[in-house]
Amino acid sequence: MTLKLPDLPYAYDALSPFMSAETLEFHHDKHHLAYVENGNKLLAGSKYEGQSLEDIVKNAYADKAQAIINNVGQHYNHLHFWQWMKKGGGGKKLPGNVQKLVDEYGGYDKVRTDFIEAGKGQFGSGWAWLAIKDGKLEVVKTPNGENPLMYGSKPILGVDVWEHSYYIDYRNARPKYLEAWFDNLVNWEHVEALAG
Ligand code: MN3
Repeated sequence: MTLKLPDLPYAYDALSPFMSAETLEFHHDKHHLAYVENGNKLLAGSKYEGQSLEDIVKNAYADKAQAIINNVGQHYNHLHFWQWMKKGGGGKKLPGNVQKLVDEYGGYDKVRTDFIEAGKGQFGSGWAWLAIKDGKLEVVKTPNGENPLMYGSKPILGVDVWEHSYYIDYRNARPKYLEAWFDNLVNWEHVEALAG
């Protein structure tokens, strides 16, 4: 498959003041584009060329194909990251399937705390996730371009904790970014679509 940079599903300034237009311009137009371009160079002529995006991500990890893990993994992560945010997002009113998973995990406050702690605790670049494993919600963190698909779970929500995702708006205050992100930006409908 050929990777393609998607348009953002909202205007660059739609997520302000929680994520600025400047951050989205750099993050989407430059960082994500680089993953797409590098990924396509790596995939061309490789054994992964005819596979689905999810299969490439899983198989590259099994093969320890580090450059593909990095670039195609990050393409998968960012495709969803743009959709995991919306203007007027966040809030405790969750769609049905997500609410059920959250209740079984221990409730909204526990999920919020554990998710934010996972993001704070990821040393260096990476992601924090809500994923489903064996029908149950789990909170995990991953380094660099990795994601839960590579470990046999299904990611339903992920937050980018690379500095490029927050340094313009929050400088070094990753915890503030994580709290603002969870409380004001999460598009729970996209989480539900993946969880359903
Ligand atoms: Mn990023």
